[in-house]
Amino acid sequence: MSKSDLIIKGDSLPGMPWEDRPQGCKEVMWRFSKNPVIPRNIIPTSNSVFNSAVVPFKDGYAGVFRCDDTNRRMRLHVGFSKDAIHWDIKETKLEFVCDDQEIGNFVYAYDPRVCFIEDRYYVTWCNGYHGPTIGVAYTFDFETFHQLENAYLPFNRNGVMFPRKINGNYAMLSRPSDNGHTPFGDIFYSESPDMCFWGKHRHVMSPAPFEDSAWQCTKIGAGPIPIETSEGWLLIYHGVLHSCNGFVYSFGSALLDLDQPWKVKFRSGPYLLSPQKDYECMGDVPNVVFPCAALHDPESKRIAVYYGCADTVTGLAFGYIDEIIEFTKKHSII
Ligand code: BMA
Repeated sequence: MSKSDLIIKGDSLPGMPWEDRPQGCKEVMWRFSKNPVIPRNIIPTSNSVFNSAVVPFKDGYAGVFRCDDTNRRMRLHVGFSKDAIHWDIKETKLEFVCDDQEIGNFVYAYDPRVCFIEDRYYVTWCNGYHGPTIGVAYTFDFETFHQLENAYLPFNRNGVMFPRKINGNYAMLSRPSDNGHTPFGDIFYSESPDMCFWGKHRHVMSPAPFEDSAWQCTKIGAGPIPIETSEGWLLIYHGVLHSCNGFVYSFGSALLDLDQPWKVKFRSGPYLLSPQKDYECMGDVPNVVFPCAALHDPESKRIAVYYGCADTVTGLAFGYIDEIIEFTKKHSII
């Protein structure tokens, strides 16, 4: 493939956040010079704001943010922004509307993803229901959020939808887990005809062998909404290494088959980003970079990834989609 043959799907977004690659930088992705883009105390009651999801909305951006409060309870908050850098986050937590109190009974909520499909924004998050599972809701306006059935049985985390139906069904990646700080984890794929019943479960990928790619040898989980390209679905995912000091979270990239996304075509051996800056290595949980959202512009091939840093603040990293695809293919461990 020559670079110019690459097709990237999505609406154009020329005004998305961007900074050119710093001089002398040889890395595929680089950090925003003003990181962290969202401080931990952006609202009076927040202990930390991280692992959050942003999308283009009207003439600006909207987001669902993980704001752990000063009781250290995990909560979601809605925010709006003109430039996707300066955020106005509501001080009151997001309240879901749900007809069924069994499902609507709020316990905790964290690690949201937001995906626009057809006419609405779907939110998936780690929802407390006898342990973590994947909560699902939709909104048209980021004011009212209609909560649907949980997608899976507990325990599950990292529910990430595809931005269009596949094989006529809604499609989601997820990561079955346990009720604690799961020391294992593979990514699976599921389909649903109606956003209520999820099935056709397929295995996508396991942690990598330690000898091949140690940053992702303990567990892995999908990050932002996959981006459709002519080379396959570009998936940015986190991977975990269990060191003598605990878990270390980095992120890398894979290309999934367009029609059968459980088939992995390429998977990066080296990471795209690992915890190296002070704000990624110091905080409530040291040594964590955890991506949950990305903005991209198909014409310029630019991507901006939002990632949680040390479970405390939110960072932004930039790259070019064609370069990330080339990197994924060139350094693939498959
Ligand atoms: C995972 C989730 C994430 C968190 C990560 C590191 O299990 O809880 O929200 O960023 O651990 O603590």
